[in-house]
Amino acid sequence: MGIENARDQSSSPGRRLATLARHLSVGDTSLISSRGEAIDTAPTAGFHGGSVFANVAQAPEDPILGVTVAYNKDPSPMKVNLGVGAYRTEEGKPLVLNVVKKAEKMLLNNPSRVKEYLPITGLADFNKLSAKLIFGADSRAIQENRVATVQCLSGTGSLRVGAEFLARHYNERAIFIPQPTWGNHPKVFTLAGLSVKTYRYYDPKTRGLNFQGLLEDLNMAPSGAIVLLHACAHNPTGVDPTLDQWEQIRRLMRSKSLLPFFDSAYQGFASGNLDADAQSVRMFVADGGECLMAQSYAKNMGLYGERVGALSIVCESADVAVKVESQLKLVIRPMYSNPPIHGASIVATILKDSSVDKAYVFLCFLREMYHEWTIELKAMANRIISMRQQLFNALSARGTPGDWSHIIKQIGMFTFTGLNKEQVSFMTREYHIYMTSDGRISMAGLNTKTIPHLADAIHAAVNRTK
Ligand code: PGU
Repeated sequence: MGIENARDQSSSPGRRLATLARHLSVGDTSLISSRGEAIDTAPTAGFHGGSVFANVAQAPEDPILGVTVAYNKDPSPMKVNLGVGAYRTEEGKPLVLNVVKKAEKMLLNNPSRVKEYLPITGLADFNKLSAKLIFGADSRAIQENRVATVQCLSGTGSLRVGAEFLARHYNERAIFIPQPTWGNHPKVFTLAGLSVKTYRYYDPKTRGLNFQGLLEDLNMAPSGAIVLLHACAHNPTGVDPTLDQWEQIRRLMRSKSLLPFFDSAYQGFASGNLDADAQSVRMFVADGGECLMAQSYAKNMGLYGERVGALSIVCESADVAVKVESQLKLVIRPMYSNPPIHGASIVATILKDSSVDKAYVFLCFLREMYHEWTIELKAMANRIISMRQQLFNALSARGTPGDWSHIIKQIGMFTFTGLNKEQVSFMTREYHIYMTSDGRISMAGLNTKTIPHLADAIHAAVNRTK
């Protein structure tokens, strides 16, 4: 009798027969353990045709990355993807920065470059330059060697490594995240072992910051709790505190010993200026207190798929920083051993600065690369700002009901339109416009040609459900 026939028997004798048939056809399936005992290898379904994973449930698509999956399946020529926060040119194409191409060419032509493993902590130059970029060249924390920086897998990896470190070494498990926030935050922190709570952030009525609610919630947080702060260009709302409000947040947090965990995924994208976009962070670091910083180069250098980022932990002393770094290595090593070399080498090449010694032509060339990057970054930020104005104008021209001034007031990559789930699904169904269901649109995905189409869709969605 064949194995398949035997498997078809559902009665008990049939099952026994099946077992016998298995033994006859594939030999004895029992193994001998290292101690010489027979181990009964209960045969899996997969071994005999069915999947051992047959009971695995179908998981839903990711709320953000799943939008691209749906977009890719749509054959319509008028489709527009405003879901994922990824920059597109005026022609609707992904952009590789010129300065990145230049850096890659240099790396390729450098015969001394090898593909050896990096240290667990990543590329040393990259780490130093990343800390300098976010904390400022004149940061006292850097000068006093109080910053432990490790290269991680982009912003997400930096958040995860930081969260794993906190779960192991920090006495408070609660992390307060803004409501709303980037959809992956609660998942990253929960899986790392932290306990996620929220603080009020956005006021749907004003489409601005709920500053009072924010202060009240942070004031109620237990002393020592971790607080996630978007360094700039808050995702998804595009609403940031003013510098004065940041200062009040800082004072409250320090007075309650709340631990700041900054997420900086958009440095340079909010204002077009790298230093201006780091001001909130620098305010906290300047007071001498401790904090964590997760940096991403996905957006500001367009290195999305290279997965390049950094986690910095600003410590109270150099001595603590050395110990913290040693523990970060223990988090990273069993997770992915050490980070990839290519993206970090590109970033380090661009960030290298000639201010140390302007006499070297080579170094001057590198400084030029940094300068060139700031220009390309500003051009991206400016294009997004002009998309805001154009969309606002297009809605005004159509007389779309409602106040749309938040489109020009909000900053960074996204506009939190205020459109509801039904309106969003109508726009996707009827106009092939893809966006997250919370009504967020990536302004970086728009261009002059697609704006009228989007404005028509918003106009129809609003009038339909008025
Ligand atoms: N933090 C925030 C606030 C983000 O918006 C993002 C990316 C990240 C971290 C993670 O970026 P990395 O690519 O790991 O450096 N958010 C984008 C990209 C798509 C996604 O969800 O990963 C977004 O569209 O919200």
